[in-house]
Amino acid sequence: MKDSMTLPRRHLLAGSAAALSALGLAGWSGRAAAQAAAPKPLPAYAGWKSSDALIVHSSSTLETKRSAFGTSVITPSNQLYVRNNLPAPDAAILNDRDAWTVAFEGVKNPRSLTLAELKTLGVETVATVLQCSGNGRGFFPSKPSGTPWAVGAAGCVVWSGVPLRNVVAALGGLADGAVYLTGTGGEKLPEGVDPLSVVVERSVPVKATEDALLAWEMNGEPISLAHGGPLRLVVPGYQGVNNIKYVQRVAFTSAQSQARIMSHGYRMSPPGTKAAPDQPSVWEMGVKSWINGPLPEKGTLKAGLVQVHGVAFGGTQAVKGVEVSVDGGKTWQAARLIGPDLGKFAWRQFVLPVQLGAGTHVLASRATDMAGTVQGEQRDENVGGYNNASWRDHAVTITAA
Ligand SMILES: Nc1nc2c(c(=O)[nH]1)N[C@H]1C(S)=C(S)[C@@H](COP(=O)(O)O)O[C@H]1N2
Ligand SMILES: [Mo]
Repeated sequence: MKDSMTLPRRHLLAGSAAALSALGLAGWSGRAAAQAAAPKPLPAYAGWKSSDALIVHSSSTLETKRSAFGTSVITPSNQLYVRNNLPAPDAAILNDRDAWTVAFEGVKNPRSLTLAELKTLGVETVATVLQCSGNGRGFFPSKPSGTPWAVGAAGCVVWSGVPLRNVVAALGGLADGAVYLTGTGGEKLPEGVDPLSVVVERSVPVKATEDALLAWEMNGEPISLAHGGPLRLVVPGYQGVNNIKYVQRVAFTSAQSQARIMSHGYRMSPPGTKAAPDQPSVWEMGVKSWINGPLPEKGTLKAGLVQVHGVAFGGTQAVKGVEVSVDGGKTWQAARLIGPDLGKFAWRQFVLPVQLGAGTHVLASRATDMAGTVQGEQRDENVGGYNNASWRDHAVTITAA
């Protein structure tokens, strides 16, 4: 961060300066502290979001505060994180949603279909965890470059749209040699650069087509520009980046996309190596959970009965159970899954009532999926800081009195 103390006085907001002097914090050090702490404003395309619930890392990276996650399963749209690799398209693309056109390739009868035409081919609804593969990067001691997300680059939302398999069937089925499902984002690309270096285009194994949706609704409303309207490729159980916003092309391909975001971005590069296409890509999500309450940011807790709660999901697997520890992982107790089960791609809320005495407590949670895979204690070290599901990294230390 730039040294804010070198900023000339006129760059200080009059309001914050007044607030500071009211607090007796006038003077250079006070101003510098206030500048560091002053939350950045929401970017215009996400101006309708709840600024109280979000951490604005940058105009293209908004994170849900851990304390903002509720216990009623669905993440409200105005609290959901945002991650854009390119500037969001002009809002004019939402003026005539039904006219949005998608090119389908790698099917027997390749052609373009409008959203209006897609809407005639079927409707399904699915709840999924949308999570950036960099969620939890902020806990890597190696400080990987990229946004230092804690837990809030994730949410659980409901999508409505046409099953991709219906569209494939309507276009005569897959062409021979389809190994990957490749989706391309509809952003306008900057001039003068190699399109492959910037385009958001991702390939996932073609088997993901079974569950994939071309969605036009999120949480009961037409999808906003921030979240990929008018149409988004939703790949349930797969990391966020594979869920292509403003999708304009869906191709069944024999090879993975040559786009940089596929070939070198989002690779699980072992420590000390450079990203390369032969390293695993971030595709399916793994089993993961974390506690959303009580949290230290809410201050000292009243000793006594406490409801420890959080979220758990298994990527492409349902959650079988969650255990909670109040002694930093020495002993574990089974938590209770609460709320409606919205299917295997959604997260489950869990709760464990515990008696906490005065003192400091380290609370952790550990989920197990239906295949019996238990959330690990350690993160999987990698250069980009992806796929952090370490229960130890996600533990919270709270004080009761
Ligand atoms: N077209 C397009 N799709 C995209 C992206 C993007 O920049 N452009 N970002 C991806 C990444 S990295 C993530 S984590 C999710 C974020 O989805 P959200 O902003 O709706 O939360 O969208 C994915 N799909
Ligand atoms: Mo992401």
